[in-house]
Amino acid sequence: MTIRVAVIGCGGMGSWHAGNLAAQPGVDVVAVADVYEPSAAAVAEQTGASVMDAHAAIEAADAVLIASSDDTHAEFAIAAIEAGKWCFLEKPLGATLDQAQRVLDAEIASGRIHTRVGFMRELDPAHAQVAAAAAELGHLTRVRSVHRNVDGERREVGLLFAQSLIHDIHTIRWLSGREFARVTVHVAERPDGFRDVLLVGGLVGGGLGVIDFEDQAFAYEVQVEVTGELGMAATVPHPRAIIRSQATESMIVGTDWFARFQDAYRLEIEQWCADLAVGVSSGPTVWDGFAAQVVAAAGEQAMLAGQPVEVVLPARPSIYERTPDPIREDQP
Ligand code: ISE
Repeated sequence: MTIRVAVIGCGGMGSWHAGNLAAQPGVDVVAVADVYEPSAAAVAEQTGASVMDAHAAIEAADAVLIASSDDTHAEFAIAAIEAGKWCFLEKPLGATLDQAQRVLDAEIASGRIHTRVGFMRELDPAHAQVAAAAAELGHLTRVRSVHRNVDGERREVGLLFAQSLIHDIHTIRWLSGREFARVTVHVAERPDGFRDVLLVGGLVGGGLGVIDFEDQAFAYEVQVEVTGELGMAATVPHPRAIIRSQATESMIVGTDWFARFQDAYRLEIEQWCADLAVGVSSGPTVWDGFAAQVVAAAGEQAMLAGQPVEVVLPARPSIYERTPDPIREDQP
């Protein structure tokens, strides 16, 4: 059986996912949509899909990948969920917490998990090794994520939390198996307008989640480190060639997340398609997207208030209950 997939949003991320989708057996990219017609046309040519309006694309497919602008995520995700389609949704769930809540409500009302959220670091081989090692480290005391982001835009500061730190928040929740209880944030503006953000979270059940984030214009890098009572595990800089020239040894770091996480992006699409073939949805859920967005919003509030902010999260809805995996066993 061939699964018909629609791609909504054909910019950088959408076209990258479309390339990975087109390489999957048993998958046919049948429809693409983008408010900017030339982007949709380019992906249509690459995949053999037809260009359509987003809602017609949802209608035409069995499964929908949403990588459009953040303020349209909720509208398209809710339409896909309500139409009973499988969904792959890029983070964040919506441009606001209210929109994120509506996506969560729609999926709960549907009674089953339709949606995988694009927190691709879970599929990054180095992060996965850290996750496996974390299970052997005893009670975890600290998870630290370092995120050096290249961004030319000098985004409005709230967007740093909703678009960038949200990945680190998810990583900390995933690796620790704990929720954030409260957050403290420091932000420093650089002379060139870029910002450094330090977020320290107290986790429910103990331990710290630390995010060391910067926007700048020179190199993209993500690292993670988990410390437990029995030891620690950390990623090393992504393996690349060492170059020797003019009496100097150097290594290319790169400036974008596509190169750093290319394996993770490919693997998450492979996993999504394997899931579609057997009619399940695994990996990061809408609940994960929502919980991370609540922490991101608390982070923004903590920054504005200049003091710690409690993270108020409702109980995990029953459709998102799952058997605890080894690294989550010490969760209270
Ligand atoms: C971007 O949207 C991403 O998803 C990247 O993974 C992240 O590193 C970057 O900070 C975001 O802006």
